[in-house]
Amino acid sequence: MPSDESFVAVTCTAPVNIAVIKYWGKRDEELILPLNSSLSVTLHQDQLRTTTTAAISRDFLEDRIWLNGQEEDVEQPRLQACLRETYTLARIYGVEGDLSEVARRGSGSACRSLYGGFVEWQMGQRADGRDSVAWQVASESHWPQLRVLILVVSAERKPTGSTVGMQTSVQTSDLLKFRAEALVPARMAEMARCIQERDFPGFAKLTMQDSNQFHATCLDTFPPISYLNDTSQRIMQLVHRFNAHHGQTKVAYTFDAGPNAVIFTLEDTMAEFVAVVRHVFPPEANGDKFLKGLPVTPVPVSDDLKATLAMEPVPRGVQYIIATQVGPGPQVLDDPDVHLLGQDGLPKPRPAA
Ligand code: 2P0
Repeated sequence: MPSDESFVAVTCTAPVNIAVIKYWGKRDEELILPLNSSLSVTLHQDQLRTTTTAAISRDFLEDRIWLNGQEEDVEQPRLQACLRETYTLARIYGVEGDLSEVARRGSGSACRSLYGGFVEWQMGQRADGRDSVAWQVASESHWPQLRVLILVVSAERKPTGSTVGMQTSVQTSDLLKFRAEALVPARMAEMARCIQERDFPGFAKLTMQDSNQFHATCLDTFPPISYLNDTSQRIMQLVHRFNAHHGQTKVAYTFDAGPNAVIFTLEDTMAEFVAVVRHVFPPEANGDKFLKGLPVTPVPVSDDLKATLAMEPVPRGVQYIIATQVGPGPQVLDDPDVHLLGQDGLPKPRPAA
């Protein structure tokens, strides 16, 4: 058995982020430098989070890594790039330094998960990428009324991965080039203004427009990429009809590289929109598992609203909903019981789900 003194472990949780101005396309594949800046909302870790343990010991013979309990190749280039960056930062700054640069080398959009609230990944100008970093536009307490609903349409793995998909878009889509150069800079400024001023209709409209433009660049890619399915299209229709019924933009959708919808709304509208989703996509008989996360009081859908929606129910079109809100950045967990690795450096047995 290794001695206690030689074993050091740290466990952190990190949040999921959802882009409202999308990143799609790199100008440097190796350094993971984007064609345009992007902006995201950090989701609360009470509902969704990743947990990572790193452990070192004099008794360990080699570097090893496990992802979701499965051992992965520690030599993969992106992982090695992160480890090199971390090593350099640790040598230069100790524990300080801009970690978003390290996260970016693992996966571009991951650098936006280094902060809570509303986060910009500025594209930067330098060839070495030192200015391609994330920073916080507004904290997690800035807009307390904002709510997020994740409508899980399909849990299947996406047919075209983001890394390959965006490479093909960069090579073939004129629209992507035009978007990145001519449109995104003004959109970034407008989105930051909407957030600063808590202008929900402005935030919501631009979020939907940017999601639609991202998916348009996917269709402009050759061969085309389509991430949305029939249920995604119906959700978009539902949101527009819901907003039309209220005569104002009360709900917004955004879609990433897959068919699941992320909905933004305000606290006072969440219950009605959840009821509408239940109406259009009736869940299975055990509908109590349909809504996870934040509690939402059930409310009826008015006949008037049902008439405006004019949508035939599609049973089980949405598998379930996760209700959440804006949240903080990564957290270090102090309790040694939460470490995912034991003193032998191997994953601890995972509790049954
Ligand atoms: C985003 N997505 O801004 C966009 C919108 C998907 C659609 O960032 O190659 O996994 O690791 O840098 O970060 C997904 O791309 O790709 C992504 P890599 P990543 O959230």
